Amino acid sequence: MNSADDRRNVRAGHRNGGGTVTGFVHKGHSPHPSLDDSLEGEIRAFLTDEDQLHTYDDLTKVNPVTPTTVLKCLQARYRVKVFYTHAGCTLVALNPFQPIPDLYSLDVMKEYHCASQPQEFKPHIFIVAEEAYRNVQGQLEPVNQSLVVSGESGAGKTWTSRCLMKYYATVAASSSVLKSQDTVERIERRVLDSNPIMEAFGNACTLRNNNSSRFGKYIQLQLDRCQLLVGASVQTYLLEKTRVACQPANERNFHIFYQMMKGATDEQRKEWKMSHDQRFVWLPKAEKTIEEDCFHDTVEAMVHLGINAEKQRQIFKILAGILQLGNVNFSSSTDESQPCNLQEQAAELLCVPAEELQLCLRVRTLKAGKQSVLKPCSQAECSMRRDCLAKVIYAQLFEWLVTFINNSICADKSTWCNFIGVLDVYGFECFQINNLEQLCINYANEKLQQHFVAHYLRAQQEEYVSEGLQWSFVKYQDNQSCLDLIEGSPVSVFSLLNEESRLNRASDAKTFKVRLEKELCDNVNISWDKFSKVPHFTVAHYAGKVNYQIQGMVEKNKDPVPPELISLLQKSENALLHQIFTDREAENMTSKGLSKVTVVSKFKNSLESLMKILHTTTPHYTRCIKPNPDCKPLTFKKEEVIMHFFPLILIMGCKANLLEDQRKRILSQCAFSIQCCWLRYQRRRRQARRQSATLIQAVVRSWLVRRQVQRWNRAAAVIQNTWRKWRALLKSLAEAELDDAKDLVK
Ligand code: AD9
Ligand code: MG
Repeated sequence: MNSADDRRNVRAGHRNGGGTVTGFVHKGHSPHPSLDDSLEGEIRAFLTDEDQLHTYDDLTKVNPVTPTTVLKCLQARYRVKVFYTHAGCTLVALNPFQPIPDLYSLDVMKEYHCASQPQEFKPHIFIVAEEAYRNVQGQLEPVNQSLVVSGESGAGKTWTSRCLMKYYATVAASSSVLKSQDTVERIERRVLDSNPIMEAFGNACTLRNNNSSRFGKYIQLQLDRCQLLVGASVQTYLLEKTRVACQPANERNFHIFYQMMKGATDEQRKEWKMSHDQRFVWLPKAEKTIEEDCFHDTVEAMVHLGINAEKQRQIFKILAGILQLGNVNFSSSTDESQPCNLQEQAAELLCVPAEELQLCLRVRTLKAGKQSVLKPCSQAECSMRRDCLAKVIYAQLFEWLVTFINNSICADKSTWCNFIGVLDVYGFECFQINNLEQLCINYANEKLQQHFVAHYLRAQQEEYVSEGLQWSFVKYQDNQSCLDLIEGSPVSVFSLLNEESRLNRASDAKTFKVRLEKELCDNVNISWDKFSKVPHFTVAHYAGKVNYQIQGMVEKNKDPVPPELISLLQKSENALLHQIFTDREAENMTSKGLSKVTVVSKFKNSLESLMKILHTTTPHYTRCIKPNPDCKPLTFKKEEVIMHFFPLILIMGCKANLLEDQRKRILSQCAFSIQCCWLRYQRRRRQARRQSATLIQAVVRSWLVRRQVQRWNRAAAVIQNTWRKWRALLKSLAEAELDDAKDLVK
């Protein structure tokens, strides 16, 4: 291997030892790798052809695959408004941040659906959708499919998921149903209507995205034997319920509250105790005012899904009660026996006794054996109990809605035989202050990344096999060590967090920190800044390092709900509130069930079942990219793209390395073959020479033999002649003798 090759392999982080590519090392923390000198020439050659850059439909065909070349190519395509590009078996979707006319129209859907080879069309999300749809049929038996949409916040995951759902609701709709005007009954309509409801209750305006999903979602679209959409089921993950009571600076609460504020009729306002100019502490105003005008759409979707007027009334009253609860303040001087006006209003909306609400918020019940002791709460504790009440109500209401939606759209098991799953989960998060939510979100992303890498490399290798290319397995250093750090056993961040949560110590943050430092000190993926004022630990994720604040993490993991609050809600005269807190699951939320279900255990379990489903399906990956941080239409900022695209480029680089290795292999094989041919030629020549010599010898020999034979023949003839002569002589002699004898006798 020459020095240029050596340098190239060092850059890519792999060694080529004895022809086997090993140890592709991913150092995820330098998002701006410098280009290798040896590649510059090649890249320059590639980049000079600027006019043609946008024509590359597949980024792995860009040669060589480097951050610079890939970025240039994406930018060129974005400039000419081409937003989809293949990257091997993955589709890259750039967010245009403005509606693109006719990109997702019915005609375009039909075009991709009816094409005999949709892959030959321009890259589009419909290619992925159609491929999955065709795969479902399977050649031997049906194969379930999963469409995994990933990307950072605001990249377009939810938009893409909606496009996919619309596609299936169109192409998999039975024709008879399509002709029908009955929109209420149509299952396709109901499946699509689940989106506005879940987005109203689970999305919020954040700094990164005006319509940011604050929960993860996996929707399974159920298909019957004829491949028609007959139902769907939704699984949700980790709703960010803290947002109800605490919104980060310049961010907002869930959309539904703003929709109610803007869309309510006068009658509803009266019922919800919500005047036009009412101020709610938990509804911070932000400059952006999107998603507020959709109240009627949300209500309409609720009607389609079968949520009747009475249930809607109950839902909105609960939400109004939460808002009123947010306005309740506590001061140390307040007389406990006098419920304030705001508290009364909240109690009225939640249909619970005002005095009991007052007591629950201000007084803690301590159990000492069989006896109960009442202890007044401090001002901070009161606020915590109020926030806790709001969070638990909202989270349970969301769960109830998801269950209702599932009951409304899920088909009977006997009617469907396979499914296409669409996964839309929150992307990797790294804020200035990160806590348990970010740890869970980033853990989910690590899991998906591992699945993605394994799938990507497997797909490439299958491609090589199908093309008859020889290759060596790439041993990609995956993120298993990071996953072990977070969730592994016997000791990991999650296991220590759970132990601390169960022990329920007063100084849990301190002991948690000490245990992390002591028990995980050997792990290379975790580090600490010993001099930092705020105790935290740093995890080296595949997409970069993230600092997690230790303070409050154990408490968040316990997610305790005082049993008094649950008892209070169970007494509610709001039938829905009463129902959602008398279910068996509600038992788990109280302190009694604490030791069993912590936040991370619950999240880990739900993620594990998701991964199990993903492993049994054929995955299709779509990586959404946010081309600028300000969500500006048609603006491409290279720094932004590279940051979020880098992990993918690394994998693609891995493929490129594979190809490079492949090329070298072929070249060396060619060289070897030429050498072999030369040797064979020489051997043949020698053989030929030898053969010809033998031949000549043989010819000569045969000539000699012939000559000999001729000689022999001649000799034989002579002998024969001689013999004949001799016989004739003998005969004559004998005759002469006979005559002589006769004469004598005579
Ligand atoms: V988050 O992780 O939930 O915060 P997402 O889901 O990745 O995020 P989302 O789909 O909500 O992002 O997209 C953000 C915004 O980009 C949307 O509200 C649209 O205004 C815009 N968008 C995304 N994709 C497209 C598209 N293909 N065409 C036009 C788009 N606009
Ligand atoms: Mg989203």
